[in-house]
Amino acid sequence: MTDETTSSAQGTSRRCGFIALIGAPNAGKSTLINALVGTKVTIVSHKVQTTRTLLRGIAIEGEAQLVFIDTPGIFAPRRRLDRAMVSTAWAGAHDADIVGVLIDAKRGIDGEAGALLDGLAAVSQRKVLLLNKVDVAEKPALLGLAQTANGRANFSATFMISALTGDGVADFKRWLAAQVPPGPWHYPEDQITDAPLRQLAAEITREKLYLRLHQELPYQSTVETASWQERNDGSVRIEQTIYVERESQRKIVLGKGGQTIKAIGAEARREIAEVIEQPVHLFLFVKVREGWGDDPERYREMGLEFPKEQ
Ligand SMILES: Nc1nc2c(ncn2[C@@H]2O[C@H](COP(=O)(O)OP(=O)(O)OP(=O)(O)O)[C@@H](O)[C@H]2O)c(=O)[nH]1
Ligand SMILES: [Mg+2]
Repeated sequence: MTDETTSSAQGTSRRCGFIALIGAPNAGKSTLINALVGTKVTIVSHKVQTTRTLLRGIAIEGEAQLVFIDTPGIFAPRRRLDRAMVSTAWAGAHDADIVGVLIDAKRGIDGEAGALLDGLAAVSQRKVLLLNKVDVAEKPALLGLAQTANGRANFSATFMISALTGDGVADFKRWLAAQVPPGPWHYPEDQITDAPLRQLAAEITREKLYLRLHQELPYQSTVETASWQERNDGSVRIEQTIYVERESQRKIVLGKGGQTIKAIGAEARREIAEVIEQPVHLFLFVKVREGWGDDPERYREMGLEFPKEQ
């Protein structure tokens, strides 16, 4: 076969589709995207509301390119930032070919998951039920959970998976590859995310903040990459700003004698260097910006629409 026949054969059999993963906060959407892509493209933490905006992770399965859309968790929003995140998540679902609905099988169908299932009535796309965290869920309860969920929304298929151990993930991926529509690939075959590196780098630092800081503080902070300079020796000099709401929060982020920020910086630097495969010099600055949660500019930086009403 010549190259030409190879490419035309591929051209006709190729498939490509957009798959949004939606679910309550902490259901494991980002963990699953990373497992499907095979590399970390989106941040994960044990805290709720880690993901703030839509982010694409791209995987190839046979002749199919699968473009996964990570979304913020869906819950009853209170603050302006919460509302922006939740409406962004639903918008992600409406733009996809297939919607994967994650339910934390250990928690079962509680108020949040129930509200999510009710909300699916307004989503016309094909839906697939993903019962996640089967590694820690009660096995006998899974079947009942699947039945209940299928009774409340119209799912084309149900998968029982563990995004953490990878159990069931390959099956889900193969199924998707057969379901997405025929058509050319949307991205070059080696691309794994649509997020610019500066955004991914800021997200990695935010993940480290989430892992280190407690209670409300992570939700009152945001991270932006302020500068990114490639240097002649092949390394990158990155400056990032961590915005907090109050001086007292700035002190907590800095820690005693700057210990906390130093540890966050060291962890973030290591991981950013791994992702971009270049040595990194990372400089973190903590700034107090009262009411950044009401500042349209911060929303633009995060890739979120600014909700007008208070
Ligand atoms: N045991 C277990 N833990 C999981 C599994 N999937 C995710 N987790 C954990 O659940 C927590 C939340 O995971 P995330 O991937 O950040 O969840 P998310 O749905 O993206 O959360 P938000 O972005 O806040 O909406 C993390 O501590 C994960 O390690 C799983 O299959 N099994
Ligand atoms: Mg997430």
